[in-house]
Amino acid sequence: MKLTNRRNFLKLLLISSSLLVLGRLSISEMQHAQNGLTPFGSWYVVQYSQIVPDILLNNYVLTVDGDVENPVQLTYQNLLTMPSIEVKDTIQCVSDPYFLRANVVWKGVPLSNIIEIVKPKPSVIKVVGYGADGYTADLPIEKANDPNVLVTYMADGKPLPQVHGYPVRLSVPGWWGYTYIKWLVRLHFTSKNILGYWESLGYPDYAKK
Ligand SMILES: Nc1nc2c(c(=O)[nH]1)N[C@H]1C(S)=C(S)[C@@H](COP(=O)(O)O)O[C@H]1N2
Ligand SMILES: [Mo]
Repeated sequence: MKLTNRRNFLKLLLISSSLLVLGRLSISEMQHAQNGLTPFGSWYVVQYSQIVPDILLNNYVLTVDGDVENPVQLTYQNLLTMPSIEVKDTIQCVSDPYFLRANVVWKGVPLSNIIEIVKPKPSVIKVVGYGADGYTADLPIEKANDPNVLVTYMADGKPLPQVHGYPVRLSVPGWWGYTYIKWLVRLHFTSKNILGYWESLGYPDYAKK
């Protein structure tokens, strides 16, 4: 195929697939889309393996450990009782051609509040997060202290859909999607320069968009 033909073909493909998506929206989803938010639960899914962890709320524990004075284990109930904020954000995959992004209002506990509780040692430079699927991503401690970085348990006013990390994920406004660890079960503070999954494969460790 000639390049121009290929472009037109791709354009047609994009137009027809967006019409398909629009055709599927209900009225409330259309209103949602008008508010600049992605229809609830229908935003893109990216994950490095086939595993979609099935976590029961009663079994959920977030382990916060490593080079800290006060390691803690937080249940889902613990998280719900902690001060929370809402942050409007666009989650975007680093390999987004145009559709791997979504506008979402996250609700959760600022990671900076949890940092105040666990008291990392002065030597700490990184927080490494683990998903229940074995995924990892790291944040430099400066970004972890950004007040908009949330240990998130709601998206657009509802519990997170399972494919998007139920019951708890990280959201890291301003940084690439690979830092938004889904099914978050552990936050490990370290004085070593540990890299997460995509970071160790060469994606920026300082993942600012
Ligand atoms: N546990 C876990 N979290 C993960 C991933 C993963 O494979 N496992 N993929 C990351 C990547 S690359 C992106 S772009 C976002 C996508 O989030 P979404 O599927 O909710 O849109 O999740 C991130 N968090
Ligand atoms: Mo991604």
